[in-house]
Amino acid sequence: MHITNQSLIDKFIDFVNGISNENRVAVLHDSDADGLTSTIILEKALERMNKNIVFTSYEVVNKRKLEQQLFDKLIDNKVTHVFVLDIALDMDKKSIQNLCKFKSVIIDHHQNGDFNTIGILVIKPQLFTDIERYEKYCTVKLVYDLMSRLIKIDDLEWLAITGIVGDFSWQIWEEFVKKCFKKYNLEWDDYLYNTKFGYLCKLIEGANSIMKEDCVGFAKERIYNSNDIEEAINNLSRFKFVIEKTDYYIQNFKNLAKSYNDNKLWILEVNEPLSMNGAISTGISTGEDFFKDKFVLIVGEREDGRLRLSARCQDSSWDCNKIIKKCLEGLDGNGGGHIPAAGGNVSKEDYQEFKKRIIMEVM
Ligand SMILES: [Mn+2]
Repeated sequence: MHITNQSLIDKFIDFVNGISNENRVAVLHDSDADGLTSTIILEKALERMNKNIVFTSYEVVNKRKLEQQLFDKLIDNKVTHVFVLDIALDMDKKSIQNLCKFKSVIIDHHQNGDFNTIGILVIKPQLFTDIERYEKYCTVKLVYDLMSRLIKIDDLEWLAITGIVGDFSWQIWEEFVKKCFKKYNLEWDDYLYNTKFGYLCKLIEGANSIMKEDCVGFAKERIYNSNDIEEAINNLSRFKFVIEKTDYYIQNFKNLAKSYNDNKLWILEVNEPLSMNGAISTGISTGEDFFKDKFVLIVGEREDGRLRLSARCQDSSWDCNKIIKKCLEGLDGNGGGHIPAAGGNVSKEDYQEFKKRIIMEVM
């Protein structure tokens, strides 16, 4: 991988250096492993540079928009600078307009949005490197690489690796990851999801699956106050039970899910008070080889009564992003993501129609 646009990096460096001690920084971020670890690294790095972080939130996760309510909170907190991590707010016109009212930077590895982002700094791998699979240059690695240019943060490597493992991006960062395994004297496994880093990712997913209280906030706080991977795992042990439950669905997937069209499509409808969609679909599509070229769809209920959709096809035989978008067209629902992984939601009323379309589409 080569840097093809150094000026974008320079702009980011100037952006951070331009934050004065009186300025007030906000971080809006995703709640998954990549989102949380990138936020913690950014916060720690900025604190080491004596910058003033006054507000962090993962409220943007559900709608992937910067809505009025959150905008008002930024104003109330007299925020001057906004960092958006691992959420492609450049896909939404109103969010761009809201971000333009502050000094804002989006650091993200999703596809480019369709709107003009003049006024905001957008850092995506495809905008400053020649990397082919830009989605593998996950947010935590972007933040780690960028902030490393400004301040010493190599003690936070373990957080970067956790995010990389969480986004299944370790193949292209093997050198970086292996160096860290050596440093911490950890046992190597080619399937890094089975290592301690993977375990921490599963605990973070566990925190995300509990809908009633702010478990993500709790998890973030606990990881922030951990000095290494072991400590972080111990600090998050209350989410272990979710991993056990998720494992049950993964291990019994073939019996619990329904298959269609010569096994090309697998749909699992989960009826639990926990939201385990992402964890199950990731476990299935990256575990057994059998499912690598299959379209796996997990359907679960959300807190607001709508249905949560998680689609996976790890070897990209099916374009999850396209299929989910296409099948939701005109229905009360929305979704999208990457080719191998996409998510979304649909109303209960429209679910049967959506399901019919998926069965017609994945054949
Ligand atoms: Mn990510």
